[in-house]
Amino acid sequence: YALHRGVSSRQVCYVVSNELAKVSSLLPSNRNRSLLVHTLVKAFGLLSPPTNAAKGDECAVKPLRPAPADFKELSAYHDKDYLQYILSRDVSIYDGGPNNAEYGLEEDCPDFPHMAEYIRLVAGASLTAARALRHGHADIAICWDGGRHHAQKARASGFCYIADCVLAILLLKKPIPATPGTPVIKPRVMYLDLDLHFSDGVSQAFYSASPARSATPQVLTFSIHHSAPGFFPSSELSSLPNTSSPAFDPFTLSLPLERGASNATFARIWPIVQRVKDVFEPDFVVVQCGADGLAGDPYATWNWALGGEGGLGWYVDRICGWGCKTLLLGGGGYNSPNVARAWTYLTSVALGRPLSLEADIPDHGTFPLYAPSFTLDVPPGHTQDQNTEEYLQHVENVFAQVVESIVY
Ligand code: TV7
Ligand code: ZN
Repeated sequence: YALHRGVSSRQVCYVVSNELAKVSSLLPSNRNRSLLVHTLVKAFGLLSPPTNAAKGDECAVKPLRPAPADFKELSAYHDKDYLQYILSRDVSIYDGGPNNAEYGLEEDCPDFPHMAEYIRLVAGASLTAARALRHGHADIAICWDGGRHHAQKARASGFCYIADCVLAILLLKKPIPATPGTPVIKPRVMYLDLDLHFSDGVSQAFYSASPARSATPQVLTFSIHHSAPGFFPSSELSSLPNTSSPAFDPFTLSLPLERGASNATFARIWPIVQRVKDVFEPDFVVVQCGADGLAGDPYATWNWALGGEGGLGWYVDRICGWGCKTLLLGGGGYNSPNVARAWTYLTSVALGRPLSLEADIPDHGTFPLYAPSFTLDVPPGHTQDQNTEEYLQHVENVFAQVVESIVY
């Protein structure tokens, strides 16, 4: 790979600002989580202090301040009336505006103070990260406040108000203009979603089973998620691909797992992920690193660990090892200290200098929240993995057919 740089010389950018952490911490589903994450990343010294940036450059990620997205940037995907509504709600008044329900602003997605600022900044954060990749300023860009994979064109859904993943993918797939000696490049973007929940918003945005669709789509989406009757979100696109169905799109892939999915299951399906990447040959990889599948999450559905073979850390290490320009996004995760542990560890993995999972949480303001272990690890729990060898063999067979359909 021409794009590949040695692990030691990876340029890693990390999107953060006080304003971003502040407004992101107002998100009703994840109050204070953003502050906890950025605070732990800093406590482990992963962000170079601005005073001796040059000295610390090689062993720290480069902080990037997000620019709030403007209306035009948000309109690259969202409907104008939806944007006008959500950006103009005066949220100091909790009145449930007249059109709240129409735009999904109820139940899972209530409007909240500073919602408009939140929307502009979170979208702007993922776009800032994507731009750093596109312009070659970073090999890996990290935006833990992003990953809002349920938001739709004209509707908030599943704790997600703005489709930052879609906006980032649309930016990354823009043609790279020709220069003397090099033709126009139409980059290929692989979106890989590791959240417990299916990435319905992102998958839907790029799905097409139309015979008229381009033979060479630039975007492939791949969601690994929990699936069970009634489990959010319900979508036709969330089931195992059926290559003989007219609705089958080889560039919109889903791998549903059963309860208790553990490192063993994730290690078992890794070759599928690897194979899809190998046949698609992406220039950019966007990873939604939702941490709600980890053991200890209140969803208590999967039993994924942060460390070990097949763990979330192992996945991200391997993905970063592909040598593609990579965007790491956040997502779900409702045990906030564990999410801070996970994303701090993933930040160090992206750098190519993984922290020890046995490391003690440094003494800092939010230290007491890391009781009782006070270490970085998110170990597996005791739930039984219900993904049988029989099921996983079936998944393997299905994907063997699927990859045959990804042809250029
Ligand atoms: C990251 N699960 C987002 C995942 C979105 C999941 C849901 C809740 C929930 C909402 C609450 C609440 C909750 C204890 C949990 C069908 C419903 C059932 C609302 C009460 N407690 C991500 C979204 C999911 C809201 N939604 O992928 C207010 O759990 O199952 C549903 C939908 C209708 C609405 N009701 C729940 O991880 C981007 N919601 C307490 C108060
Ligand atoms: Zn989730």
